[in-house]
Amino acid sequence: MGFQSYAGLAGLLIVEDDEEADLRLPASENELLLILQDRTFTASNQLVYLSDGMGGMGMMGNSRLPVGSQFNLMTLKVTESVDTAETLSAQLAVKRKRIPVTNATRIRKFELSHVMMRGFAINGRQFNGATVADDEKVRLGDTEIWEFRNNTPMPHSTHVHGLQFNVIGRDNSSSDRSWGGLRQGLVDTGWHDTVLVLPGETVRLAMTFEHFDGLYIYHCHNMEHENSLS
Ligand SMILES: [Cu+2]
Repeated sequence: MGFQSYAGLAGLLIVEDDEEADLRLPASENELLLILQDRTFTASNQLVYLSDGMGGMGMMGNSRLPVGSQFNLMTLKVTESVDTAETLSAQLAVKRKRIPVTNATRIRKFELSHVMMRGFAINGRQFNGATVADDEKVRLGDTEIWEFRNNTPMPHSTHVHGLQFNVIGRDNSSSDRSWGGLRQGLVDTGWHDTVLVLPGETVRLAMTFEHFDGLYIYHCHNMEHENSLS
């Protein structure tokens, strides 16, 4: 886990498959991948990696780029115009319906908390193999609202396996204003399988349990938190 994070600067793992190929998106030299990270390096250009995941979060007080700061990233110069008959795949234009919720939709609450010396927990529990608590059992076919409240000083990228969800609410009235810059970059519309929950925030997700009858995993996708916060 630590090596994977370190060697890849905790960045993206690039996966190409037939499904992506079918979309006929720009590929190879026409595809620009851009990863923005706030990382600290030593004088000899070595990544400062702290396995508790705090190294890149500006928590150590030595971050070069305070949360919310603005900077020039790059300049793109278009020097040539090219006629092309290529069109975007029609699949990209398909609008999926949003998951319908009502006042009667069940709300399931999850609190992200810190456990002294042992990392983080969801509803006071840490990952324990295939063990499922009674309040984690859902019925196939049901639509539910999952409410994640972040009671820790770190953002958690909260991920639910086996389905995609809609973000239907974000209450940040008790979240520190210093997270405002990051918040401005969040896109809550559309379909997600991961949602960033900022410190002090409560985020509501609508999801339907369909297509799969068995064990679902839900956890924080920050790699260093995965072993405990699942
Ligand atoms: Cu986390």
